[in-house]
Amino acid sequence: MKNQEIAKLFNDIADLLELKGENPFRVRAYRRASQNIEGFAKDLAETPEKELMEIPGIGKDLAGKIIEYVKTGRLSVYEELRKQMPQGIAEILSIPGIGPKTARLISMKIKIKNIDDLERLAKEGKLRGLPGIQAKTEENILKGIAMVKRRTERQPIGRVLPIAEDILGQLKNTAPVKEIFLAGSLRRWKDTIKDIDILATSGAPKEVMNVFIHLPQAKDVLAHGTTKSSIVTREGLQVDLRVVAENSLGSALCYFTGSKEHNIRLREMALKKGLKVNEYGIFKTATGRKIGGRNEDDIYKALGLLFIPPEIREDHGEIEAAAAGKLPELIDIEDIKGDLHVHTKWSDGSHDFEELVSSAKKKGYEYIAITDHSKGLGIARGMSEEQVLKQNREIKEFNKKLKGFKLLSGIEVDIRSDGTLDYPAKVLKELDIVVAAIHSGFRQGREQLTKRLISAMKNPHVSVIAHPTGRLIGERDAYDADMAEVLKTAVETGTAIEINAYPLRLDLNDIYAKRAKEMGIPLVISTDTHMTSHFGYMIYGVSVAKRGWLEKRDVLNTYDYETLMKRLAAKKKSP
Ligand code: DGT
Ligand code: CA
Repeated sequence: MKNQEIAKLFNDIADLLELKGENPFRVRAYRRASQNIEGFAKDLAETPEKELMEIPGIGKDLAGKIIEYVKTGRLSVYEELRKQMPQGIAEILSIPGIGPKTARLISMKIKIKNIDDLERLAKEGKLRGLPGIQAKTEENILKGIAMVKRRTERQPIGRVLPIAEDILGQLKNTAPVKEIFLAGSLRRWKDTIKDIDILATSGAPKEVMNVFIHLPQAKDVLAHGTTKSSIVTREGLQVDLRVVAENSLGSALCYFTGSKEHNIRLREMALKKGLKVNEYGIFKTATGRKIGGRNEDDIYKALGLLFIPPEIREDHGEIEAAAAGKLPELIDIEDIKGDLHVHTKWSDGSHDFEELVSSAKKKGYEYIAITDHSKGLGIARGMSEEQVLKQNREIKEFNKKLKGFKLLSGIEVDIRSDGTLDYPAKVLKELDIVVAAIHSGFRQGREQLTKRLISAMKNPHVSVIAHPTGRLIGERDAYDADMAEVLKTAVETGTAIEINAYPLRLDLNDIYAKRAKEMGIPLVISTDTHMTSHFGYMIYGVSVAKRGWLEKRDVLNTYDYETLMKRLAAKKKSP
């Protein structure tokens, strides 16, 4: 699928237009189109023009651009814009934290061919002194460059999984495979992925390898053997495919799923029991006799362990729990009854209530919460107090028409830089759910950032803290808040914490989610939907929850509507 490439190009065009000082509406149109393409579930290359124009934000003009790119692999507007710009500027712009203004400034004052040039100059302290650039800016530029370099090493699972599934589908259709599985970090649903590991069984491994290295996704072939080959995709991802013997499939799957740390523990346990585990099976050390390996569970059974779900194979206590028969019963996507963070046209979303409800019903949900932005967030068309109250009344009216489904009235209220909220209590108390979040001032010091989150939680009307650490995978590190203090206050105040399922966020992450559960903090898993296809991101949030050992009862949006409303009301009532 070329969707991601096109989304990125549109976003780059928006950057370049902004750099030129073009009409902000045109800039916004490209950005919005980019966002909506990213969330578009179907392959753009196979979508007819008429259907392209049904994507929010895509008119005839942009649909034409999509078609141009699909047909020719190029986009003339983009190339024109690049020509008009000073050399190196697009590279500078791709660095997180550098906006168009700084990029223009740098590229006009000094000659840079690429990011390495810029890194060298920043390290030598040669940027400071340019208008608007201080030592601190230089430091941020270096941080951004480090992030770009990391970004090429590991990519967010939300980018990688669709590519992996595409390849898996092609192999199933066109290669003589019997069984085929994803392994590695993808099977464990880690938030970032270095490379894709695939295992298969086949009666004709050579033929499988031949199909694999000739896949349309393969840009380069790194290795071509009779049972193992590696390719690199257009997106720069390495994919390893191994064909294994059927009677070793389970042990190979266990070995190549990892994690390495988990495997090491399994091997140590085996050793103590006079057994040997490897990718070919499980054996008695003394006689060399094979006692299992067809199924993954053979390994765990032989070691006296319950079967451990891939998501928690990280040596974070799962082996001890499995030995004691006390593994958590992990939450499942089927347990989710609704989504508690959804945007509409009232702020920066793409749909009205009707469209959102119809889409949520198709997911089998019983409710969603409408949580548009508050006034402080100008760029997201945040709502005034009057607008929120008006929206609240319309939601109540709308609910009268609904059967077996509820809209919760809510808000994603901005936590301002001084820790106060964007609306007073008299507005917030009218709403079913208040989701509070930080959207600016990410570079404030640790003390101030922590204080902002804590004072938001101490507000009796705040139900949930959304995307609590503010990270954007590959683009922005988590802000520097004291999470131990934040989680402690969540317990004290009975505030829920969000696992934001948007693939670039996944925030809280798995580690903090586990800690929050252990502390008894209620969690919610929300998609932050801006268009209906984003509802599909729920699976990524649930996978973080699984990796954090969460069970159904730990997550508020697994409860039915009445129970949920009681839980939300409980905080307001508590002294
Ligand atoms: P990543 O970095 O996102 O690709 O993460 P993984 O876990 O997919 O790591 P990868 O692709 O290097 O290896 C796949 C699995 O193979 C890994 O999870 C466990 C297994 N494995 C790889 N190298 C070793 C090793 O040196 N020792 C053991 N015990 N297992 C290994
Ligand atoms: Ca891997």
